[in-house]
Amino acid sequence: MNQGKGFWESLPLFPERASTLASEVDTLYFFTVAVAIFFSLLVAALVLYFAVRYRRRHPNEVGQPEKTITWLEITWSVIPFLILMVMFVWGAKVFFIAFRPPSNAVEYYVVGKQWMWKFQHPQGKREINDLHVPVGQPIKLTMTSEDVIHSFFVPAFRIKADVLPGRYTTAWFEATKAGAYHIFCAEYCGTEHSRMGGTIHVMEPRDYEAWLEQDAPTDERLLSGEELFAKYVCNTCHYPDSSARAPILYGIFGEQAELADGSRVLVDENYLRESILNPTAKIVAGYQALMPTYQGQVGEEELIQLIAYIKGLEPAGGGEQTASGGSTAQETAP
Ligand code: HEC
Ligand SMILES: [Cu+2]
Repeated sequence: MNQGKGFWESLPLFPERASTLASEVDTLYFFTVAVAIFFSLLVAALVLYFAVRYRRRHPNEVGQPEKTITWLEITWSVIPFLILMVMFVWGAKVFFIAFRPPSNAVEYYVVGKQWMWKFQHPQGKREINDLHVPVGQPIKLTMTSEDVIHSFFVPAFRIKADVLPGRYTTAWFEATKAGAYHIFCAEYCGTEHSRMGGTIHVMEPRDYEAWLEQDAPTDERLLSGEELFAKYVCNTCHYPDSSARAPILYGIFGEQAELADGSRVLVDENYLRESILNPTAKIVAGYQALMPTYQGQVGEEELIQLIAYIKGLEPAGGGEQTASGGSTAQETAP
């Protein structure tokens, strides 16, 4: 059973290691534990040794006054300091790896709700409590909650991130071997919290392609971002025309938006979300606060679709602006 596995993997104490992050996290963890064990044993041994060595030998024996030995004081301050700095720098390095998705990561969406996980693939396919992904591909999860705080935890990948209502958080992983890995909700979220779980099915890329092809009878079809853009009449204001009453949304993602109060803000998922749900919070410079709020009308999954659609709108004049640019999109953008 332990064939081909390293010593640590054969220990039943640890979950399987199935992502690129797992060994980074484990090595740091083992180092920290090893340091703690070493010093705990050292202190315990010295306590026993000194207790015997300096015990009171005669009933009338009197203790010595304390002496300060400077070099000893410095030594036992500097050594722990250096060891802790190693842990700090190493920990910061692993933290950066864990929280910065690589630029070639493919984006999947996750919506947590009492008590299930809903997933959406970049190709639009949706699943509940099961997520199929290819092996060897960095995958970025953009996550939100429909109700209370949940936490997305996959022990085999060593990833855990809170999933919050009202905003987006992210996590990423690159699976290193095919298999099925358990998802937990790691934040108490109500009666069925302990059963809020699921499985990530890691597949060979060609199996994943085949899986995507088969049109599994998933749940009710969700309108695409482009269709929602028309359904909620966003396109009546946001279309590339000199007479348009609203800012053009092409190519804004990842750029700085200039606001009426003179400040600038990065256009990311949370900004787009706020623009749709609470448009008066940040008014774009040169425009009136005309946009209605969509709070209560657009669900979390529809929001994700709209945001993904806006992210995909290439800057105008950037060469290929085709039918994918939206129903009212023309080449006439200024
Ligand atoms: C009645 C016209 C109108 C409708 C309908 C409308 N918007 Fe807007 N939208 C505006 C105006 C005006 C602004 C600029 C003022 C502001 O920031 O609120 C704006 C701003 C935005 C911004 C910020 C743009 C930037 O450059 O920073 C986004 C994103 C946005 N709208 C998305 C949408 C989406 C998605 C819909 C449909 C669900 C929609 N809008 C429907 C008028 C509209
Ligand atoms: Cu939960």
